[in-house]
Amino acid sequence: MFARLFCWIMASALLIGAPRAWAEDGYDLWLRNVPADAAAAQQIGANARSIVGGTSPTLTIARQELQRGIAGLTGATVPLTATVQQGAILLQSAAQQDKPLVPTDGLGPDGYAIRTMTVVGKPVTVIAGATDVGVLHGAYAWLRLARTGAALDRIDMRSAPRIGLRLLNHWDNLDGTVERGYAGQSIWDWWRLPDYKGPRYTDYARANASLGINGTVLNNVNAKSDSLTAAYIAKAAALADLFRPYGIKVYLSVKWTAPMELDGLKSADPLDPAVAAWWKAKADEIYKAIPDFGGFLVKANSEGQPGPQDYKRTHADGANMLAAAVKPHGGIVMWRAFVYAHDNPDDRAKQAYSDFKPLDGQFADNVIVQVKNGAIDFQPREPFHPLFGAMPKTPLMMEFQITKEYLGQSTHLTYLGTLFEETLKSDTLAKGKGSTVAKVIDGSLEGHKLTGIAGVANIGVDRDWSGSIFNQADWYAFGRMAWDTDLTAEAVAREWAAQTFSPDPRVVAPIVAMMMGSREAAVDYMTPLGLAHIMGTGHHYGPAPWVSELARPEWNPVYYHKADKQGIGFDRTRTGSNATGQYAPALAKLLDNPKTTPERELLWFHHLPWDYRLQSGETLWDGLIHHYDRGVETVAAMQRDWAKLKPQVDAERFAQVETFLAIQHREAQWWRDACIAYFQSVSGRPLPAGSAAPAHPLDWYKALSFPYAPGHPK
Ligand code: GCV
Repeated sequence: MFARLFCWIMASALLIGAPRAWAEDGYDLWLRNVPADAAAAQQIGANARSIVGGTSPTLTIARQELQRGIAGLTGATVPLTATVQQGAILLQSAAQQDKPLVPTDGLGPDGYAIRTMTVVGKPVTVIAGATDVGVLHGAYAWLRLARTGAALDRIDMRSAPRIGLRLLNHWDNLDGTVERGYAGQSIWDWWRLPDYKGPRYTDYARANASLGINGTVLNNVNAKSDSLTAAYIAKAAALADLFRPYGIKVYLSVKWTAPMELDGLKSADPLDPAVAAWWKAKADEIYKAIPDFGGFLVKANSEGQPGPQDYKRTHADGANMLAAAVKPHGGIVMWRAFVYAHDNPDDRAKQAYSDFKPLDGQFADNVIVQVKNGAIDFQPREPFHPLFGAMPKTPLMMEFQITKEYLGQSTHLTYLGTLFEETLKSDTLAKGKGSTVAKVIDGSLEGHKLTGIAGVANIGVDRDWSGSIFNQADWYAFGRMAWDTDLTAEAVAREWAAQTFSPDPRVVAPIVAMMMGSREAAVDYMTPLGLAHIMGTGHHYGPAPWVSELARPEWNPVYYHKADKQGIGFDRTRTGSNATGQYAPALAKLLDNPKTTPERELLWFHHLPWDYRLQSGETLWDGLIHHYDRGVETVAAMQRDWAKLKPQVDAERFAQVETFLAIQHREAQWWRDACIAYFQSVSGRPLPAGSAAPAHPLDWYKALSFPYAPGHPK
C-alpha cells in the first residue's frame, strides 16, 4: 500500500509543472481527479484513510465520489469500513442517525457541515447533513477542498444555501436543437428515452450536485405541447429517476395552449373550469410518474407565445390556475416576467414592470415570478431589472443566462461570474441602503420562503459540455453563486481554475486575472458605456448597430442607441421614457442625472451630446472610441497571458483556448471596427489621436451575413 502510494507520489511529482502525457478533453469539468502534488497527496491520504457511511443510494454516491476522487488524487484505494479508524471520513446523515456527531440544525435539506474531530479517541473528519443530499453536498465540498489544495486536517465549516430553488433552465427542443445553444445538440436524447439512459445523464447530475444545483427544467420555454404527452412524461420520469439520488428535481416548461393542442379543448382561458380541470388531470398524471416533480415554468404572452392575456386574463390568473393544479402535490409554478408586446409603444425596458407591478400580492403562494437580471435581454451589461425590489408581496426569482447569446457565444472568453456578482450586489434601495438584489431573491428583504435562481444552461453534447473550456466556468460560477450569493466572482474563478487546470498558484493567478477582466473587455468591444442590443438580427452574432428597417421599432438596434449627429443614448429619465421612475425613488433620483449615474450605465439611461464630458475629462465621443480600443487590447493581452501558460497546460486544452482567443481577438476587432465605422458615419467626428481607422468601410460590415449561425431558432 505504502509502496504504491510512494510510486504514485513520485510519478505525480514528475508531472508537476509539466504538461500531462494524456489528452484532456474537458469532459471531466471541475471534477477532474488527477494526481495531486506529493505534499497535497500526502495530506489527502492522511485525512481519508477509510470511509464510514450509510448505504442509501445518495450516501452510496457520496462515498463513491470520495473514493473516486481520492484515488485520482492520491492513487490510494480508500476502503469502506464499519468501524472508525484514525483518519477516516464519516458520512453522517441526521435522517439516519439517532445521535448525530455534528449538529445539523439550521442546515436545511441541502446544507452540510464538515468538521475534524475526535471520535472514539481517533481523529476523523465528519461530513454531516440533515439529509442524505446534504451529506452528498458536503462530500463534494470536501473534494473541492482537496482538489484546490486546502488544509484538510482542521476543517470546521458549515454551509447552507439561502436560496431554495437553484435551477438550470434548458432551452432544449424536442428535436434535439438548443435555442441559443453553442455546445452542440441537446444532451437529452428524447428519441431513445426512456429506454436508453447514457452515462452523460449521470455525469450531468454529478456536475450539478457538486455545485448544489437542485433542479432542472428540461425543455425550452418556447415549449411544445408534446412534452406533456404520456410518452414524453415517461421520458422525463426516466431522467427524474436518475437525478433523484443527486438531489435534483425535474421541471417542465409548458405551452399555454396545450389543452387545446393535445385534447381539443375550445380555449385555454384560465378561468374556464374545463381548462383548470385539464391542467389538474395533467398534473396528477405527471405526479404519478414523477412523485417529486418540481413544477412548471411558463413563458406566456411573450414573443409570440400564447398566454392568459389572449383571453383578457392577467398573468396572475394564469399562474394561479396552474398553481392550483400542482399545489396538492407540493409543486410550484415559475412564471416568467420576460414580456414585451409588439403592439406596446412604450419603452421595451419598462414593459415587464408595467405588466407585473400591478399584480403584486395577487399570486398564489406556490407561484414565483422569474425575472431576468436586466429589463431587456441578457445584454453584456444591463442595470438590474426594476422589478427587483418593486414587488414586495411576491417572491421573485432571478433568471441569468449562462449560455452566452450576447457575450461571444461559444468562443469568447467572457467569464460571467463578474456579471452575476454585479447584479446580485446591486442595491435596489427599496428598503433603504443594503436592499440588494441578492436579498430580494433570497427572500430576506421581505420574508419570503419560496426563493429561487435559474440559469439558462450552456450545456450540449460537445465533449467539453459547454462549447469551450472557459464556458464551463460560467456553469460553475452560476452554481456556486446560487448556493452562496456572498461568494465573489474572483473566489469562484480561483476555485474553478484550481480544479480545472491546477492548484499551482503560477497557473491559478494568471488564469483568474484573465477571467476577471474578460467580461469587461467584451462590454468594451461590444457595448461600452451602457449601450445595448446592437448585435446582428436573429442570430445575435456580431455587430449590427445600423439595423433600422425591421418591422417593430424595438427589434432595431437604432431604437436602443439612438445615435445621431448630435449625440447617443436612450433617454430613460423622468423627461424621457421615465424608466428611471420604475426604480426606488432614491435610486431614480440618482439615475435621472447623468453625473450621478454609474458611467458604465450612462447611455442606457441618458441621451447625451458627443461633447459631453466623461469623468476622465475626455468627450463622450473620444471615450467611446477608447473603450472600443481597450476591449480589443484586453483580448490581445489575454492572448499573451495565455501563451505564457503553455508549459503548464495540457496540449489539447491549451490549443483550444489559444484558438478561441484568436477568434475572439478577430471578432473583438470586428465589433470595434464595425461599430466605430457606423457611429462615425452618424457623428461625422474624427477619431481621437492614436485610434486606428476601421479596417473596412461601413458597407463592408453591413454586407456580412451569417445564415447558419448556431443557436438561432429557425
Ligand atoms: C427562449 C431572447 C432570446 C430568445 C429567448 C427569449 C426568452 O429573446 O433571443 O431566444 O427565447 O429571450 O428568454 O424567452
